[in-house]
Amino acid sequence: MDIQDQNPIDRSADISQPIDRLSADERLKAGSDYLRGTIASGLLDRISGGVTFEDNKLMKFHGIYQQDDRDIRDERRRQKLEPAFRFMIRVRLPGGICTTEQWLRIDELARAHGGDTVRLTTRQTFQFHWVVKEDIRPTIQGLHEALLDTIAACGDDARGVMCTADPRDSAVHAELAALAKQVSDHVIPKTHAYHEIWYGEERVASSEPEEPFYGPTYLPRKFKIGFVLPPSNDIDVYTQDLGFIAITGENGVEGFNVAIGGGMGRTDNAPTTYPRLADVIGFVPKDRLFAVTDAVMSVQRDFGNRADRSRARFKYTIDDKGLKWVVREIERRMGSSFAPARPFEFTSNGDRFGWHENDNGRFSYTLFIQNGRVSNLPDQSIMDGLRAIAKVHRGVFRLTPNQNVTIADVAPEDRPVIDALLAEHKLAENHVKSAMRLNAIACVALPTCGLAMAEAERYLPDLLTRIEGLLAEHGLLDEPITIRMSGCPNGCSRPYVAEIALTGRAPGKYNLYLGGGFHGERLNQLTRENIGEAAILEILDAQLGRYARERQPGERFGDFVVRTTDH
Ligand code: SRM
Ligand code: SF4
Repeated sequence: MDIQDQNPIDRSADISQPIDRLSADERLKAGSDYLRGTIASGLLDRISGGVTFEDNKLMKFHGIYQQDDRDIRDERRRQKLEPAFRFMIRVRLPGGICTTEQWLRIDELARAHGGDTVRLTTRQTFQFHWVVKEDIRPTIQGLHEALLDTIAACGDDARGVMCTADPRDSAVHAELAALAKQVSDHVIPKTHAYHEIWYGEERVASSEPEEPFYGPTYLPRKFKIGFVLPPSNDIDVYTQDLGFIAITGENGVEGFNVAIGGGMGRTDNAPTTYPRLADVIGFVPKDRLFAVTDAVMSVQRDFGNRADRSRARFKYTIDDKGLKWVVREIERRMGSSFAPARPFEFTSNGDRFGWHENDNGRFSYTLFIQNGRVSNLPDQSIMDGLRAIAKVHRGVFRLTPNQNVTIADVAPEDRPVIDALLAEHKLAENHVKSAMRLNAIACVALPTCGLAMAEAERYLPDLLTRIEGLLAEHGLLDEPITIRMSGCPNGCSRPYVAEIALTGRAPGKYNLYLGGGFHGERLNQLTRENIGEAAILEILDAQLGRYARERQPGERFGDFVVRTTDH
């Protein structure tokens, strides 16, 4: 299944931007000796539970973030103590596919070093929170023994590659997931620094360039790639820097419609920053997958803004240079033109819960995990339950882009034992009151995220309980309306494509956005700024009531809002 490109492109880095015009982050990367910095020696310092400013930045490229417990930040300051530093570790898991052995290892490490919890993310991977400095190495070495790593899970490089999780068309899906893995391996940094720092390997002298593609300054900013298999748009392909929409024929994947320039992040009151949907620029056959990936990424590498980080994402490079210019440059580097995009149709960006039979006669069960938080709750032992399932399950797990998990590739005769464990640990989704809750996403936010301005994961479940009261009144409990909450405008829950979105402004205050497309095809619009719960519920009550009374047959909530709102 390996892609053999007959016409590989020249990938070498051509860093032509003058060093004196580079931002501080660019100079740090350039002087880091390919991401080594002083990370290894800093880990030995026992005076502080944290690391230096520079090492913190470089460790992101290794999938590790320094954070502190924000719930006790003020108290620590009052006591003149340093912040309660902890580390977040993000695993690289292309396509969200995880074997049962890997699940058991993640579970074990979360119990040993991660505060008895692990987080499923919106890009289909695991995050450990609460890891203390001396436990970072044991955690990473424990992952290594299970053939997992954290390389490039963060940083100015190509991040975790996503792939549609729902394997209804099993053969095509398997092919696509394998391609996502190949692309992930192709685009990750090649520096040996990770092996030296975390596995204790010796530095090997070589005359070969250490980063043949990235060069010493990597990319100007993070870069996100995803594969999607219509009709599901679960990965929200229009929010990726580079999205591949699979076009299939009798023999499986024929090629891809290529989408470029998506991104969610914005800063309030800074109109130069904005969410942007990706443009579909044409079709490439499957054997050009690496060529188009290299060409697109190298355009961003060579022309992305390295002086102003707030304008460094690929979406801004496209808007600054012009889409036509960027497409021509990609084609020039690829050595071929795009064919016209082929027809495709998306129907949803959510998950299909419960049991489903795949076309190969095997089954998968998608399990609702509220906001991706795997832990043991008083009324639901999610962590214990999934560990018990991992011990008997003979297929794999698939982390979904909606923070849920699919128990995939189950033989028909294995269903009863999984059903029994789902029931024993109260995991089945039939306890969930509304389709809106099943279609909800919240980012992590407080207490770990250093950028959070308001709660998200810890608040959305309660807010939803109150919204469910409104849904019940209006007869909409079964309506799969998408709702997403982020603790700040960065948009880690991909809020700007949701039918209802809330982004944090201050404790208890949110911007409310309405009217996103049901399958992620349209950005929503800012409806009210900086409002608290009472105002949010009042506006939603009015909108949901009108929707229940006045909608047209089959009309989605987001479409209704757009149709009935004066512009
Ligand atoms: Fe994110 C930064 C969590 C998906 C846009 N994101 C962060 C950090 C690392 C905060 C920081 O920089 O200090 C958050 C860590 C919080 C914590 O305590 O764990 C964080 N992002 C997450 C996760 C865990 C949210 C979740 O609840 O699942 C997701 C991890 C994904 C993964 O597995 O790799 C996550 N982040 C996203 C997405 C969604 C996506 O990629 O599909 C986006 C919007 C898409 C995009 O990139 O445009 C996203 N995160 C951001 C941004 C804004 C980027 C921008 O262009 O402006 C930041 C801030 C930044 O980079 O400066 C950010
Ligand atoms: Fe943190 Fe903001 Fe991302 Fe939420 S959206 S995890 S608050 S950076």
